[in-house]
Amino acid sequence: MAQRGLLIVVEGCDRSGKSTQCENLVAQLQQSGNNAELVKFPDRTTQTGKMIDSYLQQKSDLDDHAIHLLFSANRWEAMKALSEKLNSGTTLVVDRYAFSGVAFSSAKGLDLEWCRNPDIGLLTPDIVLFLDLTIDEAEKRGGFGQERYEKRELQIKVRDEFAKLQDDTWKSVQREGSTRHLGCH
Ligand code: FDM
Ligand code: MG
Repeated sequence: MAQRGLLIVVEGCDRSGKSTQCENLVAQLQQSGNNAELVKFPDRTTQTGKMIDSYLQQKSDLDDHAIHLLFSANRWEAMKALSEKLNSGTTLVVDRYAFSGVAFSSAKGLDLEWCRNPDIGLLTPDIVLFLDLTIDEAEKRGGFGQERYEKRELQIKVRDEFAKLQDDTWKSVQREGSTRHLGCH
């Protein structure tokens, strides 16, 4: 039987460079002879993903709890396929996972423990790479986009919520300008 692949999760605020680093990592893994694939959450192509996409683009409105559960469902529906890939030896590099789910919803004011519950039982990552960047620095990278959560005040809160979720499977990668300074977010 093939050796199980690794589940590598990459997290961070918007503009922290997750997508680029995920692509680089997949390319590096492949070049060194590993089977590796990129996975992204939310997966906007599925039924739940389309509802999430419409919500993020502010084309539809949903209760905060309901959208939280949709993000979780969007992960659950992918678990069987992902698990099969891991078992057949493919390493998965995942751009956002349940930690984004908890960080964003709790930043909006939902109870952190309530937010964790729907994701209990998902595949556990082998490592979580947290790309840390101050929100000031993130904004300098061409500003945030037009989607619902791409706003400075919310991003500051999200970064603080992410900090609460770190455990020993996390490796925090300090991006340029990410050291915390007084009076600076
Ligand atoms: N997001 C992402 C959540 O609020 N909950 C989740 O569970 C996930 C996976 O969706 F603002 C938010 C984070 C971000 C938005 O993500 C879309 P991308 O990576 O920017 O497409
Ligand atoms: Mg985004």
